[in-house]
Amino acid sequence: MVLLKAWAVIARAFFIRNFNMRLTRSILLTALFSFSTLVSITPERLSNGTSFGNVQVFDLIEGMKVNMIWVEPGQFVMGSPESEVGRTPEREQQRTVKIEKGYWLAETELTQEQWQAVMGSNPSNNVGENLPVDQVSYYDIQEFLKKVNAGGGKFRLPTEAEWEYACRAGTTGPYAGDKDEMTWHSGNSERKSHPIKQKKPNPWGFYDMHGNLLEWCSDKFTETRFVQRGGQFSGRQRHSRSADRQSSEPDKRMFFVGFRLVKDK
Ligand SMILES: [Ca+2]
Repeated sequence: MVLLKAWAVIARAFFIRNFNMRLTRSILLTALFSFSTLVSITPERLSNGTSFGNVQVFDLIEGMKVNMIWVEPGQFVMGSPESEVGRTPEREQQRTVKIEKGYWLAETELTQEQWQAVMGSNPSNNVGENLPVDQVSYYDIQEFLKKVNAGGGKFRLPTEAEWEYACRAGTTGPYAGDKDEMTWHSGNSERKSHPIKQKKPNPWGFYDMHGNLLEWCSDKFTETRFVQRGGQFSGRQRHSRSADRQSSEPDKRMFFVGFRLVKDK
């Protein structure tokens, strides 16, 4: 009996020791995993290259997807410094802007395939596979948004501040990287829009923020005009700078204007 009790004490001690070891190992592994996850999403990593690694696929409508990247809230300087070459001073005064809420922003300009799937037609001037949809007015986009949000979706156009914050992706210069590697403009586009994802993305993973199609934003530029950002394939390169601002009346359909979607959480 005494022997049995002794064995029970030894076995119990052994179990507790092993349990504690397992627990310690489990805590260590969890901590290690959390740390490596933390490391993989540090801003330094994001600003170094294209490995944003946060593309998520959403249903635009049944059978049609859209790739989006999460943009964290933050603060940035909107506009350009007086020293920036090519700027339009009266339109680009600098100010600090706070982005209060994070948002999903489409990885690319909206494609003709996506527009066709929702609206049943393709208004584009330059028609082709993987090309962004052009010749859509601000009003046309409101109709598109009504359709994709009919089932409770939360898609919309970006505000101008959201657009520039994502375009800059933490950069403060005229472009968010090498301007020729990132931009379709009149000097290299052969005066036509190009399929999405042909040029390099910006540090947060967004394609064609500089150039290709000019992109509608939700803000008014004046009482009768809405903001358009990022320059376009038939325009001069300086108009594809992060801070450049263009505008148009909301009923205008132009062969060099498209848009990209935002989705709220
Ligand atoms: Ca663009």
